[in-house]
Amino acid sequence: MGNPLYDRLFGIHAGEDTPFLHLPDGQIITHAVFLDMAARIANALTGFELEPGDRVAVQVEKSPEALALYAACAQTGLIFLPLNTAYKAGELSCFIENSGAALVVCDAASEAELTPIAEAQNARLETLNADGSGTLMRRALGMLPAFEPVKRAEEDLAAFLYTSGTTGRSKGAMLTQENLLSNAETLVQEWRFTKEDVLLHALPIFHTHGLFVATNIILASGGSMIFLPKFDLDDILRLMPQATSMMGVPTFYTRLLGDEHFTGDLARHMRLFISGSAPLLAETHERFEARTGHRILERYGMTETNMNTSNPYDGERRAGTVGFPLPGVELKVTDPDTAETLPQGEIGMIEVRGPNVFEGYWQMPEKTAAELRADGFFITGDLGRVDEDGYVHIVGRGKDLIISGGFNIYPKEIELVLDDQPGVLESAVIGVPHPDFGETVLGLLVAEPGRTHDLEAILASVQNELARFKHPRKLIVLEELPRNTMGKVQKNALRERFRDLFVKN
Ligand code: MCA
Ligand code: AMP
Repeated sequence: MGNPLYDRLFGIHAGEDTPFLHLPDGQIITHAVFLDMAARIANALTGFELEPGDRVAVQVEKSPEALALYAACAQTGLIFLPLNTAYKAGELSCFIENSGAALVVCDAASEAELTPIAEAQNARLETLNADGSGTLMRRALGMLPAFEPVKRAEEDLAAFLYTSGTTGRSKGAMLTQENLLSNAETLVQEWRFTKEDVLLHALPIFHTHGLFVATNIILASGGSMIFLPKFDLDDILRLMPQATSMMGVPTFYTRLLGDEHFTGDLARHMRLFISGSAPLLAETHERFEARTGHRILERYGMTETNMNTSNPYDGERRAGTVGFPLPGVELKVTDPDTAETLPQGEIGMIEVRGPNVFEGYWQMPEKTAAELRADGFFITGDLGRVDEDGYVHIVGRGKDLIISGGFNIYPKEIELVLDDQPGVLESAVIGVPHPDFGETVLGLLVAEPGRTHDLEAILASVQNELARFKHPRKLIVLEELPRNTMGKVQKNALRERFRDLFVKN
């Protein structure tokens, strides 16, 4: 028994002097240099007296060193817990506390704020900055560039990713080595990634898309990545000629189409454009094809399951669908009330089962039991149907979720903050169409009798507590919220009423 995750993604490149990361300034980090960096970090982590299975909570900017920390966690059997760089201290404290993290790694700029949170957990705190400086690398650079990977099995946990829930309470999705490996290796085959590929990588590396899909595929295939700190249109246009493929959320594609410098000539040599994390409008798919001749390959996944379905590489990539279940993934559409499988073509709850499906939510057996059936099927919360040709269509969500620019936002979390504001009787937060982010957050408020709202002050409070991408882009005061006969707020009616607020239909 070795360490499958390390061996099959990283160890296979030992001693290879081939490019792994192309940085925007032209610097190249080879596989060998990257693995040396990871081994030094692994030695540093071992020196912190961490045990395999301990959680390492990481909120750092995207950098080669941040990626090497992921590799070092695989090598030492530590559970990697990446966190969105936009999260505020209050949000972070939930994840650090719930996971019982033994080590917190953050940017030096957040050190003061995070120190008391780490101390409350008896967690050690190290810093890692965007330029690779900080206490972690200072220590790592004094270590040997060799480390014997700790023995692990495929069923051992490799990563936690936190997702908020419809109740506003965050849940740590536990992912095993097998979850990550099986999905990455399947996708290499399905999407034909090889050593020749150069992936334009502008996604963050704290989510499934940028880390477990994009990065793991490149590691498993032996290709390389143009590793950009974030999505910047000028960088993308400048560097696309050196790439063979790109992965992005729909906002990447609408922003490209919105720029006249993005021409067919610039994209013609590319092998593949992939989209996911949020619905790609059929209109975007069609405009992209008209401009470049490429049909974007759309796929569907979740934090809890990695990738479930994909449009075909060779067959027809059908706009408005997410393609077929991946090899090894079973998908069925069920009646949300009875859990009975529905006939093909009918709309219901999408459920999936396979080696990609997570173990459950960390220390939340009731939540796990509510979403993960005893027979292994995961209830996705997405409503869909399978058409007569077998293509899966996602037609809506059974869960109260907004996806803005590929980031998930659970309205309940924002409603809890709004409801706490002086003069607010109640609130409802909904997602409405937005030209750049696909959907954006709209907050609707009802005042306590005889009170008026100070909307500026309310927004300022939200801004203090929640990450920027969760902030309502607008607050509107209503006399009352529409309710059904059971007293439940009718969000569909609100979504319908405000659907043209940011876009003209
Ligand atoms: C940034 N801002 C946002 C978002 N991102 N607001 C709403 N929604 C967002 N997604 C805010 C910033 O705080 C800032 O506010 C302003 O918008 C500009 O910030 P900037 O840093 O310049 O970001 P941006 O260029 O606007 O970013 C948009 C983006 C980025 C490039 C689309 O959000 C992004 O990279 N999204 C990818 C998310 C992702 O990787 N999702 C995968 C999840 P102000 O203007 O006030 O300063 S994994 C997943 O979903 C599953 C598993 C799957 O299937 O993949
Ligand atoms: P997350 O929990 O951040 O991983 O987000 C997963 C959710 O994103 C899914 O449950 C879907 O609702 C949505 N999603 C991901 N990919 C797609 C897609 N291609 N089309 C529509 N929705 C998607």
